[in-house]
Amino acid sequence: MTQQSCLLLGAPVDSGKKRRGCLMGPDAYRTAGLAESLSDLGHDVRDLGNVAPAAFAPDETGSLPHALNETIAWTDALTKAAEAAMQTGLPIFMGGDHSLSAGTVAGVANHAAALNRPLFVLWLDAHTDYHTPHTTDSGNLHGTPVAYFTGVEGFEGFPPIQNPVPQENVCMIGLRSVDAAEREALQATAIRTHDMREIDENGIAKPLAAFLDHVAAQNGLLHVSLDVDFLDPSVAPAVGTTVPGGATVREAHLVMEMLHDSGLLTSLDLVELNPFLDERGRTAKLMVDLAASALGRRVFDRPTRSF
Ligand code: B3U
Ligand code: MN
Ligand code: MN
Repeated sequence: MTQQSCLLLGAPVDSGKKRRGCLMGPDAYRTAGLAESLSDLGHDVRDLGNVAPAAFAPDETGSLPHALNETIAWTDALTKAAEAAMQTGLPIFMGGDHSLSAGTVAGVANHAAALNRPLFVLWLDAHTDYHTPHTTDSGNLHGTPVAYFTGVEGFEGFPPIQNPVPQENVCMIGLRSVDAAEREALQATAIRTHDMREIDENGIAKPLAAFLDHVAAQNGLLHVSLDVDFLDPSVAPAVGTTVPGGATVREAHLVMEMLHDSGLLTSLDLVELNPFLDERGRTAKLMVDLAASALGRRVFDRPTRSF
């Protein structure tokens, strides 16, 4: 197995929604043994500690969108941290709520552009997170990062996106909670969307294999953003927005194993873990196990095969 230089970056972002607790995510991953699990696989692992937001003017309580200034400050800091980390290894961003991906993907996209290679994003989530600060009903900015990094207008005050990810380079799997404004906006895009019905009918391997083949054919970089609520809440309760009918443990591991076999993964977000809602660390441990599968943990070696 190819040894990777894995960089762990804590992103204790808690501003993307009102319910608090995701700021404890990075330490939960540390406690659950993320670094050890990856070094046991033979990787070189460095924990770079936590990123801190840029300075920001305090947000007024009750203002909408919720905690806008703070989220902008995180986007700024994480864009820079992600771009820098990409130069030295495979960054794993330990969130933090999903608003952090506005910054991580923007930073990774800057790195890809410098290499003159296309960036692809695999979005594993119950939600599409395709609102803008103007269309969100909840005012929760964790519902907006995909619109930000694909260059949709409406993010005044945010760092201008330098290298928007082309719509056709984004693939979403696990969808089962999409707001009307998002559905309408998404239907006009080339974003690949795979809902749970499709997965029930055809299995999870098919759409993923098709996307991975496409990434490989384009010699792309691949950023994966794994939201805890991609998983079914019965196996991953530690998330503020549970949606029944999510991916099983087996489906999620298969996704991660296929990612590893593809050799394409270049950066990873672990987001929305709220340790305050966990049951004896089981969600944190499952997320660590999934990260390990993405980085090569397997039961048996098997010859590579196509799906
Ligand atoms: N689309 C809804 C719900 C939501 C999005 N992301 C999460 N929840 N985690 C919203 O609030 O924008
Ligand atoms: Mn999300
Ligand atoms: Mn979600």
